[in-house]
Amino acid sequence: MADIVEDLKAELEAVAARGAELDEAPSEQKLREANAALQRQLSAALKKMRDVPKERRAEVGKAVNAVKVGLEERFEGRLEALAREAREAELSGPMLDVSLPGRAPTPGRLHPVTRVKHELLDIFQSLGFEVADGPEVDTHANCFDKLGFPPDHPATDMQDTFFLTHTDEGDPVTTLLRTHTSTVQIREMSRRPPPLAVVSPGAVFRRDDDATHSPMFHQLEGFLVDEHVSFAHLKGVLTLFLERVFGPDIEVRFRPSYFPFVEPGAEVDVRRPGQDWMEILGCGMIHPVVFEHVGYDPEKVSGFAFGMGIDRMAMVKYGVVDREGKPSIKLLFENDVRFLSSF
Ligand code: FA5
Repeated sequence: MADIVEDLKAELEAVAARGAELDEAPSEQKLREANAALQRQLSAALKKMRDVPKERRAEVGKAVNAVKVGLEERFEGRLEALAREAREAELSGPMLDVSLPGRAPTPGRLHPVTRVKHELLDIFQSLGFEVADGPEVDTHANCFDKLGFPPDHPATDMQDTFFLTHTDEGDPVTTLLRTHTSTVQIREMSRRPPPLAVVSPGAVFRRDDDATHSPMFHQLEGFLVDEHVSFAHLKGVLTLFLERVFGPDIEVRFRPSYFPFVEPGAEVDVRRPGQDWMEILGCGMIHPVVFEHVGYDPEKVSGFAFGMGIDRMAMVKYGVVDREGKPSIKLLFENDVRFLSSF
């Protein structure tokens, strides 16, 4: 029995002696590693406690405790010393590390849709068009009725949006988030007589949502009213404009189409070499009913109008496609800086 106690005491002494390793640990990590090894050795020794006769347990327990406390003190002492040494080294070193590279601020830039919008406006201004503004919330009358949409016409279903009703001096007025910028045709023509050539960019809203349709998107409306304006003028202006935006490689096709506020009407698609056709605008000769609604004489004046998707133009211009190479309008509105800073 005496042997077990003596063995255990010898083991405890060996652990205590190895405690000197703690004093020499060169870093906090090494200190913790050395401490863990000692703790393991100590617990292995403690397992033998069960073989110690009862009457000697107190004596051995005391010895164990002394070793434990000794190790703890050494560990804490070395930890503090290491922290002090690190702090002293920091304080006695250079005040400022001028060798660190600077952090350059990331400069902001214009959104690709805004850049394309500015480019489109520049081209139209160079052709003599002036720029007008229009509100995003407009009346049902300006968005549909005065443009010749019959009440509840199915065409309004394709342009479903948010409707708001309020009263103007007691009369109910239906207002809505405009579904297209053609509202500006009514506003500008009602304000002044022809001749006029106007473009107007802005946000529009629809119940649309897929790879090439966004519920909020941007259009650029344009219209020119004078005497003897013909479809040839419309085609000439738009073709010249599209070649300026996309370069001479762009293919342009006019397709007959229907809009209540033009007659005849067309849609225009463009295609870049190697890509699919993309519809970018609707256009046509302004319908006589629109002239009547704004107080112009349809016998005396004629004009053309067009409305183009600015976001679609940006998609074609910059080749905006998803990982599978398919056009994706959503990328323009997700605000992912990695995507936006690639322009
Ligand atoms: C119109 O909005 C007519 N106001 C255009 C017009 C003006 C015709 C003047 C005649 C005279 P449309 O719904 O086709 O037409 O939209 C015009 C263009 O906006 C489309 O060619 C397309 O480029 C773009 N567009 C339409 N819906 C979306 C959408 N949900 N997301 C992104 N772009 C769209």
